[in-house]
Amino acid sequence: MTRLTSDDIKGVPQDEMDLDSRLLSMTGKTVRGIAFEGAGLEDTGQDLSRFRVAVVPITSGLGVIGGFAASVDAIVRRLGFDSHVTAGTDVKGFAEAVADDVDMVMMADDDMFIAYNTRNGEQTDNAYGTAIGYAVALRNAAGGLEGRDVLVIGAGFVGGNAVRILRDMGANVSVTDIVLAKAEAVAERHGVAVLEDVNHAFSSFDLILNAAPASFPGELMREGAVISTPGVPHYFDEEGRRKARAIIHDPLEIGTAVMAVNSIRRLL
Ligand code: 2YC
Repeated sequence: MTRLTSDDIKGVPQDEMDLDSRLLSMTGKTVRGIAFEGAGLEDTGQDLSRFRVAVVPITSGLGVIGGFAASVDAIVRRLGFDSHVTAGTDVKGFAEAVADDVDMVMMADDDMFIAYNTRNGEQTDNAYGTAIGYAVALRNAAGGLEGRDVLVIGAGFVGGNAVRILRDMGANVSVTDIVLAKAEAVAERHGVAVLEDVNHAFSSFDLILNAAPASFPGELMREGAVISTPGVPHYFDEEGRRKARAIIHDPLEIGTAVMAVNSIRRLL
């Protein structure tokens, strides 16, 4: 799984990329709108401030990422949740959250990032949240995906979830990965096509969900392509940015927002 750097997320707490206005222009939805749609809910302006969230910094493995807990906290506050970062880290922080009787705990180590609902024990992980958030964003930007050819690049945790989700949305999904065996395994599991040549695949589709830490030269991009691309690091050259109808990206927010809303959907 790709590990964020503090540089990747330095603009998140203050929303420096102004994600909502960019998403509105490309998809017609805000982060909150995509998160509710990803959670299978109608956004009727529900007040989320009655839900208390604790974000617990985790020091295991490669340790905390500067700004990660503050970014997650800011993201869920922007959705309307009553959120805070615990004073303690790890088990101490988790124990603090439980003693504080919060509704949801959000925490990430080097392998998983989860939202845990303390009321019903449900958990939503970031791979799922990111996959469905970026699939929903692609569907809105494309004006529907029924019967449409969609390419998923990357057969990892996010890509594998995205293949299943896009197939269930009625898309005609193909999957590719630089490790062919990974793409074949995902294609086999979800009954979709596998494409061996990643670059050729990229140049053959108008609708792409890029779940790989990969960038592609603009010369390979189809004119008017819609690229829904959670992958980090993120880069498209000037030609790619000009040819694309939309390039949907953020380093953390959409996946985190879906996790939080999905985690409390049964309490709404
Ligand atoms: O600051 C902390 O609590 C760290 N333990 C957080 C480590 C997150 C590692 N995962 C990632 O960087 C990415 C995120 C988008 C979530 C999943 N992978």
